[in-house]
Amino acid sequence: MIYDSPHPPVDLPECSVWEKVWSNPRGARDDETAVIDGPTGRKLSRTELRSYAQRLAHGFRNTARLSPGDVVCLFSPNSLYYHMIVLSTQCAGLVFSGANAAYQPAELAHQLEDSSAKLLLVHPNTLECALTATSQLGWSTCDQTSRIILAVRSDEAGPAASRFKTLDYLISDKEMQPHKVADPKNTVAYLGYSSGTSGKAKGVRTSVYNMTSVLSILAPLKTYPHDVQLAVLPLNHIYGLTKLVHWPVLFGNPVVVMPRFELDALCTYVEKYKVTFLMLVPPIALHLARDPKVDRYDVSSLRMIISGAAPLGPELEKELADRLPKCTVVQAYGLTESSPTTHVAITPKRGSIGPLLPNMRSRILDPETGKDVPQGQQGEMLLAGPNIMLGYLNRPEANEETLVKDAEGTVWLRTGDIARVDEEGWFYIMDRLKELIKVKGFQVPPAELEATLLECPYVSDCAVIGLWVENEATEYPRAYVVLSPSGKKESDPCAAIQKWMQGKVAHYKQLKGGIKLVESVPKSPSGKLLRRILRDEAKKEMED
Ligand code: 4UW
Repeated sequence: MIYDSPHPPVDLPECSVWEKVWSNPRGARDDETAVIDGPTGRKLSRTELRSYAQRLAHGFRNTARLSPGDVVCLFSPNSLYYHMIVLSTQCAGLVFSGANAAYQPAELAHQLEDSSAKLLLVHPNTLECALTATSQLGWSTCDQTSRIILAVRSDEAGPAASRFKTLDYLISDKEMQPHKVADPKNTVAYLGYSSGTSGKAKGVRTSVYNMTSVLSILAPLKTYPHDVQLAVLPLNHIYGLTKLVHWPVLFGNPVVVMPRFELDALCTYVEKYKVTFLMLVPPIALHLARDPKVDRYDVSSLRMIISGAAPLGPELEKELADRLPKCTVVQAYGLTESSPTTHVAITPKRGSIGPLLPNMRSRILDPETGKDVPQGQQGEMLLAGPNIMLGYLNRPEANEETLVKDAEGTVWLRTGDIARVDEEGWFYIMDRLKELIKVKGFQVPPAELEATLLECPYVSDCAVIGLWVENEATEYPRAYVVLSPSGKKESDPCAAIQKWMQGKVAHYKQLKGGIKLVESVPKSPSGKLLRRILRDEAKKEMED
């Protein structure tokens, strides 16, 4: 059976992202604040943001000589300039690809190479990693100085300013007239990275139309002129990119930007800037629900909290709602592959991700038989709608597996999530069929960790699974390792492997779920890893 959204359909414009974002449906004034840097309090008004973005776009096209469709990679924590850089790529007809600021060189190198990025914008704090990554890719010193630009103004660049150009070099005197997009449905605007249902991180081709559509179908989630958002989530990830970069600019709501999560800083900004709206992931929700520190701050301005990117248990959701009785606490759901939001619980229903957003459809299929299951029973969730990605970049096999066309020509995205739908059409995520591990909302593909571990001299075989840690409201990766002969010689092989992993992958991919030494890892007769067996064992072990 096909589930339709209970919301009336909305009109979907065929325009550029730039036109949509600046369409200003609520009539915000030009001098209203668009972005606030939490730590320094520096601000950009809507006019400043728009004008700088157009001047940067002019520089991208005329100084950096980029052409429409070229990929610009931004490797930076959240900053005052994030919105400007993202929007300038859309003004210039370029493709934006944000890299996680915690990446280690090999992870960044993968994204740069896979996306064929022409230009790399880098925060001074992540410059060292970028230089290692680009030398691994064979960029000469000359390539580095011409293709790496510091993503800050010259007076903020520190010693690196003597070797590298900054945004000031690209910000032109002239504003670019926004690039016209002839075919929004088939023009790629963003390349996020996601492992999808299996394997390593793949480039997700998000079209102009995907982004303008998702901004339109979010209609049931109302914002008000007095709303203030807080960008604590990383803006490179599709959740932050849509909900904290594009959406607030569209509705004229200021966004306070913070470079990383820290509870005191979050509460300080909520109090100081009267933040009303928070997008969170479950581990941050846990801090807000339980940490006594929160009582030291006036967080009464909060009117809405949305949690997503990983499961939030109904008890924790209720605990947070009870602590903040004036604030509505709900969940939403999305994937990089659906640009991303598909479900929002506009009003609370504990444990539910809500009904489908307008213009979205879903099916729930039995993973064994591929047949639709009756309402109320669980199965793999498939989604169709205007925000489903064009496909993975250069991965025909993964596209064939993930995007399924039905007899009517509708393209369905296989989410790899197990869900059920209740009698009112509200959805619940029950489990994950795909191999993905979510650490505090960040993607950790087990296949990628296994490939890294197999390079370790102490490891001859391995399998990685996610271990749910209740008191932190997140999973952590755990490795099952068969030691190599040299691993067996180590007095503490687990510590030696953990040490070896440092610097190989981002901090959130480290094996915080531990390492278990085993004689062999379970495999099918064809040699495919059977991670589910280990997952079931680990689940039992945690329950005991
Ligand atoms: N409950 C359980 C959830 C949930 C969930 C996601 O890294 P990606 O590709 O993308 C995201 C996007 C999260 C998101 C987007 C838009 C939005 O409005 C919102 O609201 C809160 C959240 O995380 O990972 C996608 C995978 O993350 C899991 C699920 O397994 C999904 O396939 N996931 N949201 N509420 N699990």
